[in-house]
Amino acid sequence: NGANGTQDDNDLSGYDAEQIRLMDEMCIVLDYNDKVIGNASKKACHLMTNINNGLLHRAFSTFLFHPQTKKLLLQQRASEKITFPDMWTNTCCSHPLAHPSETGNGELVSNVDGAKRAAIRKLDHELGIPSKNVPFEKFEFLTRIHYLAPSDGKWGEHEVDYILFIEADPTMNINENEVKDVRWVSRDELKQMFKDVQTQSGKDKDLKYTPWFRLICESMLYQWWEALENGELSKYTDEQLIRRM
Ligand code: DMA
Ligand code: MN
Repeated sequence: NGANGTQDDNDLSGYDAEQIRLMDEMCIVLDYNDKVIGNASKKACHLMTNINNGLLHRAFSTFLFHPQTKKLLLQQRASEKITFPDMWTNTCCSHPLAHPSETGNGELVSNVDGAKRAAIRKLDHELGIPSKNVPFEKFEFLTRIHYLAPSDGKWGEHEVDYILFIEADPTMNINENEVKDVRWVSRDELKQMFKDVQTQSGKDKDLKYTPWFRLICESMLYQWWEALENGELSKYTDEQLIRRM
């Protein structure tokens, strides 16, 4: 942190010690076309001051569906999270790290493999899902989403987000520092959750959602989900273009 040590300490004062520690992870820094141009700490990547100067990093979003019911596993982020605390979101999100096994060689298929390895690592870390329940070969890559979203003024996201689907019926052991709650939902149940907020009525009227999950719900999620239910997901997998949102 060098000359900026004092400034850095101020940025993180008052937050959970474990979440502060995780801000030292090294994320992959990208140009507009998802080409790796370097790395930077998770903290640096999520400060709006840097994001407003164009800093962009790589992420993944996993959507885990039950193989029989086709319900989607949602998580509520823990209150300890520095960005987007207490919000409901897709199964598991995080960042492939600036390490050869997760960065890839620049070819899309190789970058996707890195994102899958990161997903296996974080499904275990956040939800206690053993890797044998979510084998590498069972992940499907759909597309990449480039978006920017502020969290609370100081913190935010600016990512190229690799969208991964997997069908699994996992055992779970929730890491309460990461996850407050989980819920399996059908398409109709998820639509109703959003409707409760919109109409300010019903049991879920006070729930909050992460901006990337909202974006994905409002764009492609239901089409993808229907295709998964109909055994036609391959219509949507391995998209080459980056969707800008
Ligand atoms: C970051 O997720 C990734 C996306 C797609 C927003 P996160 O804030 O949950 O990351 P982490 O779990 O590493 O804190
Ligand atoms: Mn991020």
